[in-house]
Amino acid sequence: MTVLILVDLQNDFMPGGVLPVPDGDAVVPVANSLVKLFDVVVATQDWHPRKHVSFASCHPGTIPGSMIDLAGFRQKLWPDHCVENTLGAELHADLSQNEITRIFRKGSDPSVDSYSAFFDSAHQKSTGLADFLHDHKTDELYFMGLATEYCVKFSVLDAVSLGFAVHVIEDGCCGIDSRVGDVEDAFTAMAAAGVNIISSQEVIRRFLRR
Ligand code: VGL
Ligand code: ZN
Repeated sequence: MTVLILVDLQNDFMPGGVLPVPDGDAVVPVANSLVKLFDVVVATQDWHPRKHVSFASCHPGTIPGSMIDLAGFRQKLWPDHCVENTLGAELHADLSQNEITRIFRKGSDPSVDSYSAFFDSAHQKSTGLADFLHDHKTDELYFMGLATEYCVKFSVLDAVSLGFAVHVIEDGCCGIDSRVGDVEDAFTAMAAAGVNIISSQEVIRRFLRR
């Protein structure tokens, strides 16, 4: 099966949201142009409780962007975002949701963050996505979404470690790029791990030829 994973296409990561990815909404039409081509489409949602360890508001004296030490892990702090059951956590209203087979949520544990769609940042708990992909006999896995250097990159690298053949749709991803070069570095790291970087146009060409 060919599987498309749409990473965190949520209002809070869109322009006007609380943790905006500049031009993040530009990838929504890209997602809509692809969803019908895949056997299975998975969407992920960053889904935090009201008080979450990644929120600067939960660590007095810090501001978003600060780094803290959490039981040996470096944790970047963010503004309160993607709080469960809020408008900010919902998928973008223009996203075609009829083709979405299943939604996986991550970051629900108040005490640990989860950039990856597969495992929490401590690599202790699985979201169930890997089992789902194995159950659906996934042979080709395509990723796109937000943000390139956080949730997309960590999900993609875990997918490679799990043994999947992984493609990343370059124009379907958008990053925060708070330090210029972060997005480029993320693509370099993914390519170095063996990921195929591909354009949405090329995906469409390939799938129409099949
Ligand atoms: C993300 C920062 C914090 C993401 C999630 O989806 O890339 N980034 N939580
Ligand atoms: Zn988050």
